[in-house]
Amino acid sequence: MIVSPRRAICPLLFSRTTDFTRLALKWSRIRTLPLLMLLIPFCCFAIEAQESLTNGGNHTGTIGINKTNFYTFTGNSGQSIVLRVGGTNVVPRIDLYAPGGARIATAPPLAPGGGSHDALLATRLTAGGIFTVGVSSYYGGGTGAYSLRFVDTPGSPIVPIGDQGGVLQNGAHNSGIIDLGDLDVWTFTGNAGDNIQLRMGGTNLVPRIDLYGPNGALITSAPNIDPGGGGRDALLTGALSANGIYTVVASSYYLNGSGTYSLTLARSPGPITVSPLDQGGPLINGARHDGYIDVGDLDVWSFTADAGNSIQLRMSGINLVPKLDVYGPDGALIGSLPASAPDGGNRDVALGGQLTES
Ligand SMILES: [Ca+2]
Ligand SMILES: [Ca+2]
Repeated sequence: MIVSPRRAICPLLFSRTTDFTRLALKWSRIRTLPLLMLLIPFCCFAIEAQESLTNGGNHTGTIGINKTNFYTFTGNSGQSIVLRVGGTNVVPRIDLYAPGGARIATAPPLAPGGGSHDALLATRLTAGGIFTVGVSSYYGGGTGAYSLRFVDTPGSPIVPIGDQGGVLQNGAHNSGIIDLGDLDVWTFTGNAGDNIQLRMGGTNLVPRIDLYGPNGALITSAPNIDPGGGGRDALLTGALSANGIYTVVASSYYLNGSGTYSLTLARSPGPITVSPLDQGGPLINGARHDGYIDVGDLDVWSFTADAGNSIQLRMSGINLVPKLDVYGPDGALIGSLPASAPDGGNRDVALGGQLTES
């Protein structure tokens, strides 16, 4: 709830925030001009109280008729921010204002239609200071409850009670729910030269992953092409170029989407966490390791070897096209199979060779 200090100071005089005319008439009748001159500037130029946005937080509110609810946050040049609003029965609009008051961006950029209840605004700040965010109805006269999500990276995002996010452990299986307009913020610590995979599977959601570097820049997003409404699996791979804390924002690829998801980080090199009922960990020479790949799953295994050792790895899938990626002790990708997009009926991949590192 946003409370106007004008109302707090003059509760009897202000039944609406625009009641300045009525106020002036009341005071002119009782002819207390000196006091009026003292109060009017204070009341008129007081700034509306604005709720501060919390990184990772969910800020709920209600849009009144032709009203805008304002929020503020302190940003630095180079930070990336993401704002997303889900409205229960309102078509939400987000306006972002720079510290000087100029409007930087508006979402949605085009008329979304009356059925849209999800607005997304993502940008990288080019100046520092106190920024203002306005949340309103895109269409005149619209009202309703909403939830505003805010991500500010780099930073220290909170995980709201009942929501999901936090630290991603290498190999661990994380599950969550994307509500309408939700952004779940996850982080992990990486080093230059590490190779990572991030994979997100949606049960009834088209998943989206955005990866931000320690300097706040958006590194990449997955999927990077329109996956279609049936897309349920997003994969992001690559080598890290800097040491620090990386931010992963999990959301719905399409506006107005919601549903459950799983998210897994594989990072090499690094210790492996195997979640209960999931698979991974040390491979034993000659042993058979059975596993299960859910939609969006990554199972992370490891083995210790010396330079000059020869290895063979073979993976078969019962009703799955298997994929095998092998990373060296320094995190470099040694090999991937299949090397090119396989036939959908492929059920067997094998990788062998002599190791050059210990
Ligand atoms: Ca969530
Ligand atoms: Ca698994």
